[in-house]
Order: sequence, then structure tokens, then C-alpha cells
Amino acid sequence: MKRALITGITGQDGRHLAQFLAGKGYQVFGLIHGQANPKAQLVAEESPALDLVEGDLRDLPSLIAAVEQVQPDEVYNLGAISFVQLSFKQAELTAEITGLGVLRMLEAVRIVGGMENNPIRFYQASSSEMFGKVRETPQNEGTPFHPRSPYGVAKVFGHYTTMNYREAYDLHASSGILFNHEGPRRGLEFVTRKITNSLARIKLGLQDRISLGNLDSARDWGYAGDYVEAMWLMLQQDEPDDYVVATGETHTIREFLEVAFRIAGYDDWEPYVTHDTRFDRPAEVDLLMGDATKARTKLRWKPKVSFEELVRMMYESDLASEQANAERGLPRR
Ligand code: F7E
Repeated sequence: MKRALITGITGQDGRHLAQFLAGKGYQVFGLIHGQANPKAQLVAEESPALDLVEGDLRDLPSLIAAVEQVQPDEVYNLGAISFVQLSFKQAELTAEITGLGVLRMLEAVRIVGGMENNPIRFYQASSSEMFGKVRETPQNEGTPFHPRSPYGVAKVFGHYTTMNYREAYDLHASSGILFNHEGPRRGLEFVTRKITNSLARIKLGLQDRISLGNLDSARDWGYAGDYVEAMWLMLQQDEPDDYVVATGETHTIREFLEVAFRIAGYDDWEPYVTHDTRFDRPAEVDLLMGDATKARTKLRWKPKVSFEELVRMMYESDLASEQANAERGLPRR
């Protein structure tokens, strides 16, 4: 039985990956930090066979202890402060966790090492935010980076550190440059889920409007459940490498609104959306569109869920859970 250690186990991707790997017969361990972490119960219910191990990306000894305890075949480093807007307000903490956390996890893997004939394989969650003010469209593995946020800068550090450990210590360390990936488990702070959840509440008469920032930026949105398969495929290759994971399609926030409101049965979204400058960012990433040719050809990976299916899946899930909350008489938010 293969053993996998996942950091960021309580996040959207950690939850998908834990279930995906359990389905492949892995014994899955999730790194969890903080006393009485409120999300621990949720992940334990979702993945009953999952083992939680204590550790913090800010604390190298705890990471070494976790890797020693688990003796993993594969480590997936998904833990990060991942909300770009927050990274402007907590830039130092973002550098500490999203950036230096990668270095610490790689050090733990290097120090513990694994069996001589079966060294630990490492996956780093790199991000399309590294492309930032894009130099070309679509973006591929060779496109230069130009990050636009403390989050993007920290991800570039993590990406190059992963490359460096691969080259300097011959680690099987790969990075997935994942473009935005969403789904019903996405946090409510991200724009897609904020829209589908608010829309469900509008439909149920629980809310009047959605306050949003910049509607003109465009993103290459895929389904998170599809993307965790690409992470796993990278670690099954003989050679470690970097791969763009994306759909190759891009849509503006306006287009997301159009599709979501149409699915919910509205002709026009504009009366329901107001602009709130609090959601504008000091520097914006205007357009992302990934070229995943390498992942398609080398990993034989391709996304399965289309843009429209993704929006529908998220809206329907939010409608069902908001309806259930309303029926249980939970207080209005
Ligand atoms: O913003 C605009 C906002 O926060 C998308 C993370 O997973 O993907 C994600 O980063 C766009 C931006 O995601 C609101 O200005 C407008 O242009 O959903 P988001 P993100 O910043 O693209 C990458 C790949 C990651 O790696 C990150 O970890 O939507 N926008 N109005 C808004 N965004 C938010 N959150 N809220 C608004 O009200």
C-alpha cells in the first residue's frame, strides 16, 4: 500500500486529493496545524480512512517529525495562504507559509529521504498567478513569470526552490502550474463560489445583491476534481518535471455572471450586481489562459468538466445547501 502525505488537507484541493488517492488504494495522511483546527472534523467525516498528523509549514522540526512518522512514498505540498487579496494585507505571513513553507517541506523530504531504492516523491502546488502580468497568451511552462501579488511572488519562490532541489539533490520533485480550479468545495471568498452562493441566496429570497470588484479580469477556470488527477500523474512519471494544468479556455467575471444567472433562470445579471471598491486589488492579473499541451501529451491528462458544467455544478450545490439551511431554520446571514 502506497503512503501519501498531503499538506493543506483542509483546503479544496487537499480534500479532493485525499479522496482520489484513497480511491487508488493509498493510505493517506494529512498534515494539520493548530490546536482544535475547526476543519479537522469535516475532513475526517469526508475521508474516514484519513490519518491526521500534526505539523506546521512554519516549523521545520514538526515537518521532519511528520515525514519521519508517515514514511510517505509521495508528499503533496498544497498548504498555503491561497487568497490573493489577503496576501496584500498579510504579505509577510504569505511569504512565510506560501513561500518558505515549500523550502521547509523540501528540507524535511531531503533530510528524511525515504528508502534508497524508493526515494520520496514531491509535488509542489505552483500557480498561474506566477504569470501575473502575462508576457504571452496562452501561457505555457516556458512563459516568463511576472507575479502581481505577494501570493504570486511567494509561489515563484516555491517554484524555483522546487526546481533547485530537483537539480541540486536529485529529488523527484515536480510542480504543477495549476490555473484556477473551482467547485462546490471552493471557499466563499473566491469569486466563483461567492457568485454561485450569493446567486442561490438571491433565488431563495435570502439576499438582494452581490458586491464585487473588477468584472473585467479573465480566468481559465477548470474543475478541482479533474486537477488533482494531474498532480498524481506527475508523481507517477519516471522523471520529475513542471506542467501547466489548464482548460485552455478563458472567461471574464462578467461571462461567469452571465452563465450563472442564465442557469438560475434570470435574463439579466446587472440589476443584482454592485461594485464595491473593497474587492479591487492593488495590482490585478488581467488575463490567464493556459496551454496544457505538455500535460495532455506526456501525462495523457485532460479536463473532463466544461465551463458551463462547472458553473451549473456549483450553483446547484449552493442552491441545495442554502435551501437545506433555510428549511432547518438557520439564521439569515
Ligand atoms: O479572483 C476578481 C479578482 O479570488 C479571481 C486562487 O486559487 O487562483 C486563485 O486566485 C478574479 C480576480 O482567484 C471579486 O480581482 C472581482 O481578478 O477567485 P479569485 P485568483 O485571484 O485568480 C489562482 C490560480 C491561485 O493560485 C490562487 O490561490 O476575480 N474579483 N470581484 C473578485 N475576486 C474575489 N475573490 N472577490 C470579489 O468580490
